[in-house]
Amino acid sequence: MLKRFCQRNFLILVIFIPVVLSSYFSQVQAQEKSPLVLEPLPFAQDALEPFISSHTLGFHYGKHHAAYVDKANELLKGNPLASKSIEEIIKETAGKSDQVPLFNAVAQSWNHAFFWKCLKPKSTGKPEGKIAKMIDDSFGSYDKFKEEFVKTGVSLFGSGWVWLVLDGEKLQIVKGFNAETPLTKNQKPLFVIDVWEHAYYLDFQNRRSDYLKAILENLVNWDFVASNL
Ligand code: MN3
Repeated sequence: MLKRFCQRNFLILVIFIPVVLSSYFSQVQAQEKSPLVLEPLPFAQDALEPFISSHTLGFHYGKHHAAYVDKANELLKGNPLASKSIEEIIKETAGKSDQVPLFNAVAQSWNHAFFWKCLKPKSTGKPEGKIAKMIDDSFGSYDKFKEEFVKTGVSLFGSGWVWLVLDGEKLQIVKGFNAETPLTKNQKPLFVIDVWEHAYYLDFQNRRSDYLKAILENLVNWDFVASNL
């Protein structure tokens, strides 16, 4: 009798304990889940060749972008901002002198994730539909837009980003130094090219204008750009 009682309870424990433990650990895991995730690239690492090499992308995505995401998650540990969205964290830390490292890490994480979506292998090269008309209206023609985009990128001294943004009803090409992002300026980002040297130096060395032209002529995901309108 006692033996059967013990056997039954032992069985209950054997089944019960792992269930309790696994639900406890999954809760702990959920609580400790990193606020930022390094999303996979939307194309294969060698898909942008010959314009952006697999070697460049391996470093740019796998080292630089990944490091910003890791840094942001490290700085968000135990930080009340961790429960907010990445866009909210960017807006709340922008321009605050005591939040510079966190702003840099979250804004760079967001900018890079956005940049990858702006690219695609074998682009048709030219926008179509509404965005094409807006570019013509704002810059005169698509070629003039390209010219101004390259000029803006080349004239950016140091590290940063060149953005196509919607500012009110108007399209504008704007520079962003270091980790700057239009999200903090009430401008809607439509398209961006990273002009930090790590983005092009292995493939183009100091020829930043050739890098910008190569992207504009061969790698722009215009469907994504149009979807941001
Ligand atoms: Mn970069």
